[in-house]
Amino acid sequence: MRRRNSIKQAMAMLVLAALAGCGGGHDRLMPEAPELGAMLQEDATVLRPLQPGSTWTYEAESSTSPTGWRIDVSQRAFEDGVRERTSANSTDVQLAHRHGDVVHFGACGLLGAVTTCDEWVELRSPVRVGDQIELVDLDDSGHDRTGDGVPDRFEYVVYRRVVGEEQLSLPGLGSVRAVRVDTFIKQRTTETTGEQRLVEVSCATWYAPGIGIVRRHMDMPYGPVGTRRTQDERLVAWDLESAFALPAQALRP
Ligand SMILES: [Ca+2]
Repeated sequence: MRRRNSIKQAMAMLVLAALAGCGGGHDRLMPEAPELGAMLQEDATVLRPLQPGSTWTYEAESSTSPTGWRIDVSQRAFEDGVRERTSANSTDVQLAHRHGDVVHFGACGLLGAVTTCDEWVELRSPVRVGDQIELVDLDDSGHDRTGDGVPDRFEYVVYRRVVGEEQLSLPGLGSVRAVRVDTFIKQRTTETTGEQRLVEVSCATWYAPGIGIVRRHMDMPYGPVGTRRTQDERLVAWDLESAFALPAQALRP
C-alpha cells in the first residue's frame, strides 16, 4: 500500500512538473491579446462620466426570474473621484479618472468573484478594438484545492477586451452607438489525473459617450453543473450633473 502511495506521489510530481513546463504559450488560461484595431475613443473617460449627483436607472431581467426589476445607480463626490452606489447590491465602489483611464479602488469584487487586486482599470485611453486589460492572472500549482489530498493546478484569470462599436436600441432612448467591452472571469482546476474543471463568467458592457454604461449582459453558472443564468440590464433614464463637476484630467502623454 505504501509503495502504491509513493508511486502515486511520484506520478503526481511528474504530472505537476509537466504542467509547470507548459507555463508559456498555448496552455495558459489568459489568452494572448489580439492585434490592436481601430481607435474608438481617444479619451476613455467620456465613456464613463464620473459626476457627483448623477443617476442612472436600468431595467433588468434574468433567465431565472419571472419578472424584471429596476436598478438605480448614483454617484457622490469622494476624494478626487466618486463613490458609486448600485441599488441591486447596495455596496459602494470608488472610482476616479486617472490620466485618461477609469480606475476602480478597493478589492475588485467582479461579479461576486473576490480577487486579490485592489485597484483595477475599467477603461483605458485610447480605447482601441482588441485592447486587452489583464486584471488578474493567477497560476498556482502545488496546493490541494479540491480536497482529494493530491496537489492540483489552479488558475484564475480576469480580463477585459474592447470588442468594438455597436448600434443599440434602448427602451425610451432610441438608437445609440456604444462601445462594447467584454469581461471574462475564468477559473480552471486541473487534477494530477488530467481531469479539469472550468468555471466561466462573462459580462458584456456597452458604453455610450457622454452617458456611461447603457447596457450590460452577464452569463454565469447557475445551480446544477452545466446550467447557465443570463442577466440583461438596459438603461431607461439618466440624469447627469454638470460635465464640469470634476476637474478635467490630462490624458497620458
Ligand atoms: Ca487536488
